[in-house]
Amino acid sequence: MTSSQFPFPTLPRDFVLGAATSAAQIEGHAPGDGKGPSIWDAFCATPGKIKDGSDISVACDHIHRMPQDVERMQWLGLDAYRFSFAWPRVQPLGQGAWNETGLAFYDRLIDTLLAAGIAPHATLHHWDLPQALQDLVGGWQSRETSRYFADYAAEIARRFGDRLVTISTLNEPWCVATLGYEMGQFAPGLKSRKAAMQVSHHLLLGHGLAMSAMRAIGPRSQLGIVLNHTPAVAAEKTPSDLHAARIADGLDVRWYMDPLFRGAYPADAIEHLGDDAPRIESGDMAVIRQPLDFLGINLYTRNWVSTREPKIPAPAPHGFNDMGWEIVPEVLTQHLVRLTRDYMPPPMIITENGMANADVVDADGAVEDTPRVAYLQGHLDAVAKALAMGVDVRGYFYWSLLDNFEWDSGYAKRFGLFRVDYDTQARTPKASAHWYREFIANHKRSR
Ligand code: PNW
Repeated sequence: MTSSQFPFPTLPRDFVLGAATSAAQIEGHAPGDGKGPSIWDAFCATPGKIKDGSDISVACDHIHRMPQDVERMQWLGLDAYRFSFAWPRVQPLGQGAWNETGLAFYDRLIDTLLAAGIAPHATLHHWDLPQALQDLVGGWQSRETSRYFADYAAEIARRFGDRLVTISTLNEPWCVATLGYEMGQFAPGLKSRKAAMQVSHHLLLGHGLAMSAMRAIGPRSQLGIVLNHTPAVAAEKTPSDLHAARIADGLDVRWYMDPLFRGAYPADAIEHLGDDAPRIESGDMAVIRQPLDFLGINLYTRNWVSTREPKIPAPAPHGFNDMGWEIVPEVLTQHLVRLTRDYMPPPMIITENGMANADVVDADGAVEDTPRVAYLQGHLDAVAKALAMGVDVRGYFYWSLLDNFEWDSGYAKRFGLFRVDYDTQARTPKASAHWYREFIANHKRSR
């Protein structure tokens, strides 16, 4: 893959280039490791929930292959790696006793990264809630879970806050609430908008309580949250499309940004929700709105909103990825500019961006994924453009380092820079990995 075909964008000297994963998607279980079950173990065991019928008991077997996976990161030249702690690995019941075997794994991971010159960035909750909390109090439907989450956050800050560069409380609360409790597509698989909106509030409350608990420990780590944004765009400038896009924005972007930065849920979304709006106790909004050291943004695509029947299809000049998501790099620039204009956020980090692709393996074993190279190049260029417009964005993490368990899609969708053969657990760098490696090396030379 040549740099003449996909020229390297120019980014500031200290701009951080990384890759991301999450615990449930790559780790797998090890016999006797003391890990408690998560809601995703239970969800996988429910027939019909995972499209290919798979589960997460082995995944990428990262739990046994961590040192070699860190070597792959080193080969790429990554400045940083974003991973998540599996809460039930650290605290099997989500409250009470800590699992020292599980904590020791993350201790080794962090030290291995540091020895390799790779900055560790951690997320506390990337969806694998301890099943015990689901059984005991209904998971995020209960405020109890927000309090348990803060205890867990404090313990991580106490143990690892001297070595982690950033700690994010939650990954994508929108996905947890809406896909998990309203659409039934993700664990725990409920289908109630009312439940989902209450969950969204408890997630934000849990974030706020965790921030306070971690600040009290005084970790060296920068503290923040990761939100996924799918900017809504009206297909036609009709009142109907514009209204629908506005509501979609209110329930996705502003639903989380407004409480964090303005201390209130957006009025239009509250009105739209009617009886489904969450119950809020006095003091909650102040807990949620507190200073962040950084804001993590995950952006993959946009939400093309058409209310006409039949719908106006998205124009998609760059096509769609293997998830059916429209590829629109310029949305990343536009959205970063909009967040800066509307919220004056702290420094931002692109904590995820990437694409699923039906990768082609050549006869000689090489993995051709030219669409992914184009995606990477296009989105890094979009970041460079946002920087030129005055946006404060400090880093970019490609999703994902490895092909992995893509939630309800199982192992059928591949986002990795490395291809994983799930029979042998062999990892092969794809053309995109070679391009990213050359890009990073080139970027480092310019430092
Ligand atoms: C993110 N949507 O999930 C997650 O953080 C990752 O764990 C996941 O593997 C990756 O993106 C790719 O899917 C999302 O429907 C899932 O808008 C769904 C949506 C967005 C993000």
